[in-house]
Amino acid sequence: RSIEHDLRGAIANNELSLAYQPQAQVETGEVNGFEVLLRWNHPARGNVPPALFIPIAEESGLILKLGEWVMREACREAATWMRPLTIAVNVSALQLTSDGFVEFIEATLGETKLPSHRLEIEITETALVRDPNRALHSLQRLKAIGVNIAMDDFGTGYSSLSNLRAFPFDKIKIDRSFIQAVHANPQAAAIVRAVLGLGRGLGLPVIAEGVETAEELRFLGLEGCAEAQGYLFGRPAPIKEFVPLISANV
Ligand code: G
Ligand code: G
Ligand code: MN
Ligand code: NA
Repeated sequence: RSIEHDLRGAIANNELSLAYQPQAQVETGEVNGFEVLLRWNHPARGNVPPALFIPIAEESGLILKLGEWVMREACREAATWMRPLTIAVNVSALQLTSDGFVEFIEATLGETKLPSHRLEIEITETALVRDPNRALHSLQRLKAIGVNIAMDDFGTGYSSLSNLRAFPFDKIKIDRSFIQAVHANPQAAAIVRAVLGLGRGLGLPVIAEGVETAEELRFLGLEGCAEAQGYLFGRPAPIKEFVPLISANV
């Protein structure tokens, strides 16, 4: 049986779940939100990595159904939290440019009663090149209803700088490949500094991905990076592992 065939039945068979990864303030370590990452527990293969099944879902169009499932589950979950933390959901090119995507987001926020400013969507640059006009139109409408828009994996795509100007981003996520090389590689450190300067100049907050060590965090603090995400603060895990963070009075 093919991955695509099995993925088709994964929602109905209850094989999908969401992992949540904390996003924290660099200065204080305080958690202000989570990124949501899809997990697939296949009955025979076990955990299938998203790097394997997401591209298959995108090529087959299944990402539309999977993406709707992720968005609904994430908004429903976040709406139950005592603390008004944000949730960042990855959105593929096909979703962003599909008919009715903005209406779907509006309906989901309405049904779950999640305030729009608590939802952030993460878009990679490859999502923009597919159909830039449609992507821009969707992003402008989402921004108008108060949804935040983050550029994901910044630095790994192409024509990043013109995209920052042409599309209404609210945040830049520096790709983890730069963060993880920051101490071994002066070029990576220079690139991280430059992206932080770019963020300051454009008035866009920057979040560093893949922060694993206290040294990396210290570097980011010294360079003025406000927010970080990575194993240092927590691995992607079921929300039950983060109950103290989502409850009041922590
Ligand atoms: O932990 P990690 O292996 O979860 O994720 C690998 C990649 O899969 C991430 O870089 C992310 O872009 C992608 N991914 C994870 N969950 C989702 C999702 O719900 N939707 C989309 N489009 N991509 C996802
Ligand atoms: O959407 P995006 O490409 O940003 O997905 C985040 C990916 O990065 C997920 O696969 C997640 O499991 C992974 N990740 C998150 N934090 C770390 C980290 O500190 N180190 C490493 N190696 N991977 C991480
Ligand atoms: Mn992401
Ligand atoms: Na991504």
